[in-house]
Amino acid sequence: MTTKYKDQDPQETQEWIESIEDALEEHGYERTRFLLEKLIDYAQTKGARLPFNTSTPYINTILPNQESDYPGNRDIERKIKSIVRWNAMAMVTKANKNTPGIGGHISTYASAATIYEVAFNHFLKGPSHPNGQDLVFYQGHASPGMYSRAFLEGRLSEKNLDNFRKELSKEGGLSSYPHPYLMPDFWQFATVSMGLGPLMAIYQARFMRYMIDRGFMEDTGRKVFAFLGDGEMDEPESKGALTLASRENLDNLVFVVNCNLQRLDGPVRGNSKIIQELEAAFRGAGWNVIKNIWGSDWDDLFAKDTSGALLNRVEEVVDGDLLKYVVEGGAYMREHFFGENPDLKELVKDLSDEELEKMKAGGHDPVKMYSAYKEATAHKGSPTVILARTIKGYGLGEAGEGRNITHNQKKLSDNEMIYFRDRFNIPVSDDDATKGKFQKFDDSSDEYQYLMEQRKKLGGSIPVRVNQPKALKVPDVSIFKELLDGTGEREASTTMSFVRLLSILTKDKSIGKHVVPIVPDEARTFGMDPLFRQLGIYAHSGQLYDPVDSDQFLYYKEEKNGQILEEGINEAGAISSFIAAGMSYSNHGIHMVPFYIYYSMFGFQRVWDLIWAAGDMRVRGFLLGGTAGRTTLNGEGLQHQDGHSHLAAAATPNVKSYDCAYAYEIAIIVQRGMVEMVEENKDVIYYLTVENENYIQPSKPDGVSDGVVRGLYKMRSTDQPKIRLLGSGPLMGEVLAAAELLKKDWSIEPGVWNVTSFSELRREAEAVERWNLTHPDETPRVSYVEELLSKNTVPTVAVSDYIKLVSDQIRPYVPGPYYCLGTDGFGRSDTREGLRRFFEVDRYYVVLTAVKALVHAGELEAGMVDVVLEKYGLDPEKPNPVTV
Ligand SMILES: Cc1ncc(C[n+]2csc(CCOP(=O)(O)OP(=O)(O)O)c2C)c(N)n1
Ligand SMILES: [Mg+2]
Repeated sequence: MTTKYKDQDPQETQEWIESIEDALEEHGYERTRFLLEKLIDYAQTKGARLPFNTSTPYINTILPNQESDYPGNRDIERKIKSIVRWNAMAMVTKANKNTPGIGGHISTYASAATIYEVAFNHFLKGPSHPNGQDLVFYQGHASPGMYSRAFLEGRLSEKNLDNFRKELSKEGGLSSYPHPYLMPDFWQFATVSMGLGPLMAIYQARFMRYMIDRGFMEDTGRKVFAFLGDGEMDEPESKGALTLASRENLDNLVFVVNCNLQRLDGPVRGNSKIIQELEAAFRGAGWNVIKNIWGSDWDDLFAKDTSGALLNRVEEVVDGDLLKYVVEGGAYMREHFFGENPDLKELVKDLSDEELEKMKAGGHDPVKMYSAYKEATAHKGSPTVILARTIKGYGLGEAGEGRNITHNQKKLSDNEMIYFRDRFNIPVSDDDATKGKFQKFDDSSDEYQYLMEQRKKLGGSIPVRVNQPKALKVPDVSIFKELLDGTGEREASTTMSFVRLLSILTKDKSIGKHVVPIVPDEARTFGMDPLFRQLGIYAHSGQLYDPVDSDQFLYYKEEKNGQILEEGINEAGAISSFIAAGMSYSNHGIHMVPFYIYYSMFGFQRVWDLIWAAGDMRVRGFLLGGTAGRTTLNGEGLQHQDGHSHLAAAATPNVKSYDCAYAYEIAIIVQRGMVEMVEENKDVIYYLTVENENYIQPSKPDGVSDGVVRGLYKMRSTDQPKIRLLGSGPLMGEVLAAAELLKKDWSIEPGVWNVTSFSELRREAEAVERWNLTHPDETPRVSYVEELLSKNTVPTVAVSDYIKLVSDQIRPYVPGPYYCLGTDGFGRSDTREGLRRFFEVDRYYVVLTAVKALVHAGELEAGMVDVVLEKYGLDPEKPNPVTV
């Protein structure tokens, strides 16, 4: 940025500049930088208040004389790149001609082709590289380019390309965007929910460090690359963790932002400059920033710009204008960009309009991109971002190059196909061009040989997802004996029980070290602070201070090989750590078992999109919604009391969710989950809610383990029950008390059941129902819930500390009338007792509902409901908790 102050003594200014020139010539950049910083420091100590300058001039960070030599064959690489471009465009065009509206993107990859090709040919390490593979986040909308390249490598067939966005095709379709769930051998990371990629990439890089610091792997220089959009950087998640990356000195992390200055609707920053804004944000956050704005054609102009007119002009021009020059062409650019200043006009007088138009942006210049990557990958001490300027829809011409409509351009007309063919010299006839015929190099061609050789040197083709974790043994459930035996006379909460489980598990010889406890500044809330000392809190730099509680046994212990990830007040970051740990079996070939415990209200509700992405990425691990239950967490009020996370969990296909009533349930479920994840290699996430209500934890009854895992088991039976009660989680206590009242006050003895998971029951029952639908001639199968409850078709009353829809999930499969009680409405602070009355889930409402159900069933007289209301002092006119 040039200074806004007026030059009062140009001669003196010139003398200073000459001194700097001398320093540069004689001592180089390092020394010059040192001198300048020294001068600034000195001036500041003498009271000069210098504004913090966040951005540097609007030129390339790497000057021509600092560039690296290009090691590749530019001619061959260009030919390969052109064919990758063609196939990517043709794939989307054909898909939309054959199936109008199927969608896809042409312009994103068109702008990013050089960025990717240079990286593929020279930097990104594949799985068989001796140093191990890099982790690469591809920009979601650039997926056609990745498929196109894989096609040239022979990894995908023409049929596959024909079936882009037709995943149900028997011939093998290709997913719209990077979805490991749908293409588990290909994609590693789900990136298309914008903003999650950059956030998750930071935590992947951090987790790599964690694995190295804890001795699981060597530091071999593996890196995390994230290819991102400039529009995407507007997502708060994109920038939210930048300071963590620099604080942790993550020089294993490289962001590459494709700055085509456009997003979906139009310019990212028409009135200013997105590259400068991003530079400021990243520099301010402590990143190494490499701007690559201008291609080599501009080098000459900058070299000739002795008056500084070009420097001034690039400073003042805004992105909206830069886009206009792309669309309007050379003559317009001469008049409007160079035309206003005689020095500038002079500068370009020998260039034709066509030559002006062809002057490249930095991101389209392989030499510039190579140098940027070279510096980025060699940089030490901080993460690097490459800000590469490109043109969206590059090469599309009138079909969308730089146009505001470009993002949604899904197909080219015949003429536009021919223009594109000519623009990139694709060796294809007019007829084949208009048909979008895919192009491939012969196996014997130089291009094919080169393409394969470059990848071979770098460790094989990518994108690729590897799934070969080293085997690991899960302990028998008996290691949790303490939880299975119950607490005797002592009261404890399920949250405390879980912490005990974690403490026991982390001591296990086989799996203990693989456990990754994660907390977002909430360990003390859950009583996990004793683990600080036992396991240590991970800190790459160790503990550089004497903690205030160092004289205590359970002090706040940070250490380089600490096991706990204490993420601070940062649920989005903590779940990103969960994701990184839960993908370790694939990314690092080592099973890690994350246990992420957080306030349940700040889980699904706040970061469900990340959990959804975790499901897509086949993450394995345990989510613990702590102090859950709308009435069980009583004092915290409306924004803390969770009564609905189980519904979100139920809607996430590979999440199994459980509401635990007793310690032994936690032990059984966690052990079963670990077996599924680690021994059976299943891609599942377990979600357990645990609560802070203290009560006696009973010992495990015989024969319940299977029921606990499947979602339902019997607590109490009677010979001929007239009514059945289903309790769940912390409200099991109310249900048991209601059973007592029914017996004592009304001589009704109910059957009592415990539901650990309504959603697991529902899923199994749905699967059975679905099978029966298409197998009418075979003996119908019976779902687990029907099998258990069908002995009596008496009315059933279910109650949980969640909204009624949670228990309602099994309605179609419960024999007989089914009544659900739940905590619909906003939470609020009060006593547990008060809240349970307010939400109508306490023992008295259970009794009331049971009596009402029996009246309906003709088992009791109609007047009984009034009698119950009166006996327990229940107000018939009590307002509805949903609307109060
Ligand atoms: C969270 C989220 N919001 C919105 C979208 C829809 N969307 C897809 S691409 C896009 C524009 C992308 O612009 P940019 O990041 O600059 O990428 P480019 O295609 O320009 O490289 C939008 C808004 C999305 N995918 N994710
Ligand atoms: Mg963009």
